[in-house]
Amino acid sequence: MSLASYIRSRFSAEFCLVNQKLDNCSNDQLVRIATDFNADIVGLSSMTSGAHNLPYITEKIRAIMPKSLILVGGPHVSAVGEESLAGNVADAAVPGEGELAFEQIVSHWLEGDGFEGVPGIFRREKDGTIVRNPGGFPPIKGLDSLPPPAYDLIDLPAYWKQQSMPALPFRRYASIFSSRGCPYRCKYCHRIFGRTFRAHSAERVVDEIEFLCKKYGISDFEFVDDIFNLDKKRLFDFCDLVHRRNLKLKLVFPNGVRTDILTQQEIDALVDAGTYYTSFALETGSPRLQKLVGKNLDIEKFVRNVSFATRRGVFAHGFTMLGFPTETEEEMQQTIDVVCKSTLHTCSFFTVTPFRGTGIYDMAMELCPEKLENIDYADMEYAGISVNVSAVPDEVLFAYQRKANRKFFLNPVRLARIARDFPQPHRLPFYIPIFLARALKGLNLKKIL
Ligand code: B12
Ligand code: SF4
Repeated sequence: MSLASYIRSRFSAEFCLVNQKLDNCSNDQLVRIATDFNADIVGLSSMTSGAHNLPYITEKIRAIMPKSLILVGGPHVSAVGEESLAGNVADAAVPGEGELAFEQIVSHWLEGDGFEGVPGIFRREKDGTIVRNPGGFPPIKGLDSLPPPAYDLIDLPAYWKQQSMPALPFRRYASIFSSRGCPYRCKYCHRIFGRTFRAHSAERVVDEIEFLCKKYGISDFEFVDDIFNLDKKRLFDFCDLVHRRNLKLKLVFPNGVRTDILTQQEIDALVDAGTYYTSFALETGSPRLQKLVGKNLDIEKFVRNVSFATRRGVFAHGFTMLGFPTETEEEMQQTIDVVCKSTLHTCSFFTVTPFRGTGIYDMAMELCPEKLENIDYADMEYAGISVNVSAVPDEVLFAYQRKANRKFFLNPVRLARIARDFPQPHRLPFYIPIFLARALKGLNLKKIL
């Protein structure tokens, strides 16, 4: 949607946007849509979890429309670089932020030129060799110069039938991506938009929200920024504007906020602006691992701020990972202890998954390369991958995950708080069994820890 609106602001172009996941659209259906549209340019956006589809899709499109230009972009290209062109027949791949590169590619294509002059992209030479062009585009500084995402290209209500995040109920909502880039250095993360934080102004964000409120009659918005709360002035400006424009919003931060830099005033402002659900990412309760993996979270502040938020009625979901390289049983226990003593309502205990192009992958490569050989990222969903790169055997890691669920969820006080604070009480009969199943799964331990 961002790319389409930007290109439409520069050229006369018609777009057809397909979300395979939303529409449960097979690769053959996708190819049919592209060929029925008679696309001059087919742009495929892919995460690593979808990259296994690229060879089939690109070959089919090439066979039916030999003249069309096929581009690949998105997180997978940023993660694996030139390899994103290996094994498929796309013409070029764009890593990182895509607007400026896409614009230049379209320009060269309209002129009938090659793409040698487009900085930083991957392309094929005539003999098929894959090369990376030198240089790269600077991060777009003034994000407000970008036009709003092309909402006309999607059927927003279709998203309301899907759950956006596991612990969030179905609802009529829209997602907002209001900033790009993050200065932190967590080794398990890709930082698709680089280290320089850039953000839309508070006015621009509220304008987009107001537009969506009017167009779709909704008031529920989720922010999927990497780090919405880095710019404190923008946070307060945003909350002030929500009040001044008299918007009655319901706000959610399912991706989380950087919890240890929050203040009580910021939490109050966010709650007063309508925040009712937030994820808080601890990842690990071990101070040693916090340093090792570059997150460097202040764990005490984490617990304190979760408590501030829940006292203000926010439903709090925790993110943790077990199985970091070199992680021991004691450190897994530290994570369990921190979340159990916190006032989080729900919590996910994921297995660390080393993604290509991240520091964690390099660490695991040094420690246990054999375990990385057969990771299958295809169609992965949340906890759908099980690889153990920690210092403990598989059965111990997975037993700690069960123990974590059991200890966390099998707590009458927590279950009562879930029942009291769950955002959509009428849907609780559907969710309580899920939380209980997690807790009871923990009871099936063969080995009592
Ligand atoms: C929202 C989000 C989700 C949502 C929605 C995902 C979706 N399918 O749309 C949910 C919660 C479902 C989700 C789930 C997962 N996610 Co997620 N998610 C994000 C998040 C936070 C924002 C994505 C977004 O909307 N960005 C805004 C738009 C504007 O950016 P963009 O799509 O990247 O597009 C820009 C460029 O990439 C480029 N571009 C993109 N496509 C194309 C195509 C062409 C042709 C061109 C030229 C350019 C181009 O130009 C665009 C504009 O600059 C990103 C982190 C991030 N900062 O991006 C992680 C991220 C994409 N997720 C990630 C992961 C790992 C996952 C999961 C696999 C987690 C898991 N273990 O299950 C699942 C996979 C689910 C699935 N199968 O789809 C990783 C991907 C890493 C990778 N190597 O693929 C990311 C990058 C997080 C990270 N920091 O590491 N995710
Ligand atoms: S704070 Fe979030 S976006 Fe920033 S580096 Fe860490 S995981 Fe990535």
